[in-house]
Amino acid sequence: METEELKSEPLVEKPIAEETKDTSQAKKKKKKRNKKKKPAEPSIAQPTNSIPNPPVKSSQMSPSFFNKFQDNSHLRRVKNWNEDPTYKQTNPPSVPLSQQFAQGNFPHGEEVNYTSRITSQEHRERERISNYDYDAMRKAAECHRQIRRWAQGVLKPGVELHDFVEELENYSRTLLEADGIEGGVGFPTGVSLNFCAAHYTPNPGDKVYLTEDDLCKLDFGTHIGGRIIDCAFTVAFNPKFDNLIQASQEATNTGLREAGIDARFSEIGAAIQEAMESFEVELDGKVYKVKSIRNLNGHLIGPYHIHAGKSVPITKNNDPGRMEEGEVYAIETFGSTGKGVVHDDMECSHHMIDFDMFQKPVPIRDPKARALLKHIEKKYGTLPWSRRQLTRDGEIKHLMPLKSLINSGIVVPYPPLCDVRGSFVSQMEHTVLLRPTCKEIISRGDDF
Ligand SMILES: [Co+2]
Repeated sequence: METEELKSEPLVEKPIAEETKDTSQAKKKKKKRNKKKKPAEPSIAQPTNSIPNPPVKSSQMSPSFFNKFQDNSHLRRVKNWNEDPTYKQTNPPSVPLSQQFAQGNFPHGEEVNYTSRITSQEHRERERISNYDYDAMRKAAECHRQIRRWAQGVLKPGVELHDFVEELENYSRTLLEADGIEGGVGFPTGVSLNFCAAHYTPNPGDKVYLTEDDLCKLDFGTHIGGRIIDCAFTVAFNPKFDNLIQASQEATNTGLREAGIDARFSEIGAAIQEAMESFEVELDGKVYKVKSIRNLNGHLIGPYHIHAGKSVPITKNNDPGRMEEGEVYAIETFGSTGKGVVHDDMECSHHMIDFDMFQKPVPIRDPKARALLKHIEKKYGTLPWSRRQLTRDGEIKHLMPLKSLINSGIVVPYPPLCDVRGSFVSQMEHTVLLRPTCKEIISRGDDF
């Protein structure tokens, strides 16, 4: 089709510009001649701006794409990516999702039938009405998968975390072709280390290097029009952490299994805790029973609202609530060798405008604080953001005005959440959609 041809053009512009100058026959010959010189896999797109690019047929595309089997065995308990001939992303990521899926047919997540519901015509009808939102989430989820696939390839001991998260967030903006409230980064990229469970991202000027014996939770978000994908996994190189990582993986998968329309939070929490605490881990000669952190939980996600009220507990509880049709949940669990309780610790990076105060008239006297608030409202709305993102926006001297916005109550700080020092915390998280006809674990990938 005409539109398809047009749209797929920029997609391949850079990767194979050189080859497309030849006719297909000449190309074959040239390929043979140059076989020895050429690298086996031109996986990285080289900028070749000066060369004009004639239209390219889709059959010629594949060599540049990062579609081969990806071995993740340098990471503990992260599975490999299978070979996928239809995959149209480069390494590092550079192709916007809209060019990979010109028809808007983004891949679905893992679809699981409900055990206690027979799907009716009425359910299918209701589903069609919501398809617009589902597709936005599927696009953000595919973006998440492609970016974490890249991340898994580059994460090794010695990686500097500030630059790593900056690069990662840039890929969200590139792949979703937006930066701010329309789409892109859903929330600051968490790289919480060891005893820190969540909400750590480097502040401007921080220089932190990943080491061989770190346990890092890579928790990052993507969004389209406020439809947020919240998905995380644990990065480790030392096999001593295997059981601790497996504990939160099985606990989260238990939570995903228990989730459903009318599922009770009390039952989900109890099942998660049981799965988590069936594990123990031996670290440097000492055996720890893995604890499910009792004051952390999964959460309902609403439009531009990462924690939209309802919580999904990860320990035994008396919550009388239930999940409902159409809701979107982040199911996340945290396993710890510490006390199994987190508290605020270390310098704060994550912030968010109080959802109920957004665009309400709040008297702010300091003109610098007023200007900063205006910027935050426009760029992030009620999405979370970090001090690093403000610096990137050119708001270099934001510290004092930010303090006054916090004091006025309109901006809420979310400091890192940590268990006791010396302990280790693992995490896994997926976003699940309770569609009328089935539940869709929308962020599921080959990796976890
Ligand atoms: Co979350």
